[in-house]
Amino acid sequence: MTTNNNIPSASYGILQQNLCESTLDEVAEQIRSLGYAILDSGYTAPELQSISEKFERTRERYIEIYGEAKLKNLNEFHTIRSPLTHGGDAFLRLALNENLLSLLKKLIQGEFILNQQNGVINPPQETYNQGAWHRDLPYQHFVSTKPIAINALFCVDDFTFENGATFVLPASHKSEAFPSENYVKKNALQVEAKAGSFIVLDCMIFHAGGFNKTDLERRAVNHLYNIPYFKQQINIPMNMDNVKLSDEAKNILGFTYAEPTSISGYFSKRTSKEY
Ligand SMILES: O=C(O)CCC(=O)C(=O)O
Repeated sequence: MTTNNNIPSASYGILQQNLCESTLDEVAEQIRSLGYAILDSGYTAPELQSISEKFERTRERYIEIYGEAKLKNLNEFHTIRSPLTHGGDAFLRLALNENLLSLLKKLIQGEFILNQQNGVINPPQETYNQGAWHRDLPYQHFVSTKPIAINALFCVDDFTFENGATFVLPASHKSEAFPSENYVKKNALQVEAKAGSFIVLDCMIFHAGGFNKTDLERRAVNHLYNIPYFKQQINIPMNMDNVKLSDEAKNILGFTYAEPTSISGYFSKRTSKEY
């Protein structure tokens, strides 16, 4: 028996099969298996336009504060660190996007926190700091049976082959070492995605931004979420007001995970006898 694109639908000798009941389940299944998938954020066109404008305004202020020369000197000119702590609610809402959180709950067992949020600019006709193969837990060479961290790259602009859409090495989150040069050439795949999509990666998949051959910047906002055992890149609770945040938001942003500064502090955080 075949389907209309000739993929066999019959099978034999199979005792176990994954079950998918929703699109979200399918996205989660692909991330577990291949290490990457695309998720729609659900934003409307006016919301996307507003995010795009806020990205630009936040970037201008950021460059004013830290200075172009200094940022260039640090190879930081194409990144906006932690925009949710200084760029307004749009970035906070992005980090707490409902579709994304529902997916993360399927992928990471138990609690997770936001480790970092970064604006990423892939400049036209120029190399940039994310255009090199890496894992989002860099310098790590182990494999994990379940995701311990997930990367969600929000596409502010369309990601196309021409403007350097992200390259991935499918399933490389399942191997310890970075593959050989020819393997990379044969198996790297570029992920095109529409503005408003998240490219969601198992953080251990090797990936890199592509070269932007167009005349326009290609912008994104990257997020890394992890089990709450890794420290944040920049301490988010210390740079944000928690007054208007829901309990769930406080958990995800790390407000409830600051390490106690003393044994008494540890005891006062304990709410039950469970470990
Ligand atoms: O710009 C891209 O396509 C990749 C971004 C990236 O690799 C990162 O932020 O970790």
